[in-house]
Amino acid sequence: MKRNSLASLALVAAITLVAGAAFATMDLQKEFLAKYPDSKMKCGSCHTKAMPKKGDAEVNKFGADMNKVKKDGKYDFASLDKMDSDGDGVSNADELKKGTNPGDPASK
Ligand SMILES: [Ca+2]
Repeated sequence: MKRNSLASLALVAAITLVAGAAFATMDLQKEFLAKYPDSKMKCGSCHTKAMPKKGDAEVNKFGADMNKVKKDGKYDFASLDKMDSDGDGVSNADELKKGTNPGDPASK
């Protein structure tokens, strides 16, 4: 019985940790959608995989630029807006307003 309780506690702790990470990411996605309602922000906008798993969250150039402008847990969106992360000649702000992917040069 005691062993089952410990296993249950470990399972709850693991679920809480995973859910916490997912909610943090979703909060950032919501922040983006509030600032750019026409953007089509999703996991694949910043990550190389559409559904990245924890520990395998490789980012594209836009995701890398987001990490560069992050200071004290906050993102400097003004700096991010001016960048052209994927190098396609269209600024991140213009891509986010148009709903194209700022991390994919084939999307502009
Ligand atoms: Ca671009």
